[in-house]
Amino acid sequence: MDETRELEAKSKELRKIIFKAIYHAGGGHLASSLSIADLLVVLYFKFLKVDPERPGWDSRDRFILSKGHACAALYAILAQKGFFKRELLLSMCRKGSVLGGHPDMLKIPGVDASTGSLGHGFPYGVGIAFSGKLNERDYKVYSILGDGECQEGSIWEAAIFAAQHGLDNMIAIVDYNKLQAMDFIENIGSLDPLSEKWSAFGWKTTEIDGHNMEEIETALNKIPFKKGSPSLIIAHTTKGKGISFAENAPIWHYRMPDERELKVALKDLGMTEEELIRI
Ligand SMILES: Cc1ncc(C[n+]2csc(CCOP(=O)(O)OP(=O)(O)O)c2C)c(N)n1
Repeated sequence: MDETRELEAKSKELRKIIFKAIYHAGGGHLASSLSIADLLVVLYFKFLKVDPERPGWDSRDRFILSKGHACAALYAILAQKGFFKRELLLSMCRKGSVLGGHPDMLKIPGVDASTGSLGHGFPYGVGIAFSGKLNERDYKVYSILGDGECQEGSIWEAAIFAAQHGLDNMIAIVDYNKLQAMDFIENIGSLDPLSEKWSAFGWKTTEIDGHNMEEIETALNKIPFKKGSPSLIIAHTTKGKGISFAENAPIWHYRMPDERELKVALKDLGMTEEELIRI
């Protein structure tokens, strides 16, 4: 199998794991998580300098899921990478579990920031990148932001700061699925032209198909896009990617499949009912 096919196979598996975790939790942001699955696979299996045996390793690259509500995807990739046992995913959102509805950096190995309040993870990441520069460290900080999240003012304050301080160790990826919680972005607070906005704030930008492994990899290989500047990738994605009825549908921001939908979802994901109850 060539490398791209291998990554695609990992994505297919990751989508199954995400679905299982949310199914067993009885709730979660399924569509938001499926949107970033391909980005996470390329990041974690090709780029992030991390060590599951040493989650707190000081020289690791940092990854911050600024759109923290999509944590099922983060938990799933951390389990897939070996930061903790897959069985733990079955406890997501259950009483006493470390895996809550939003990620907790104090409890979960591999989580670099407690996020969920939109507009906070990315600025926190910029702070870590700044610290890296001040202390002459060579780690990078990667952060995935939601497009709806980009309506938060704190995102733009941090964007100004990162450019001002030449943080070329900071990489932001906007999951541009064109949807936010209740509706399409363009009906609430349009971001276009998004690339020009970030460029005007001093970032070097590129746009890719966020479900195309080769495009994701090519973009990440060029980081930093310019020495002395922070880099931004606008990843055009589909919210709910992989489950036909959940794709690009506002109602699927926070919803669980009913019995009929469950059958379709399993078929779309290529999973049997027996597989669903095992992890
Ligand atoms: C500060 C803040 N306000 C509101 C929310 C509730 N909320 C959770 S997800 C979400 C929509 C986010 O949209 P987007 O960033 O586009 O994420 P996606 O559509 O990809 O899930 C909102 C408003 C929140 N988590 N934090």
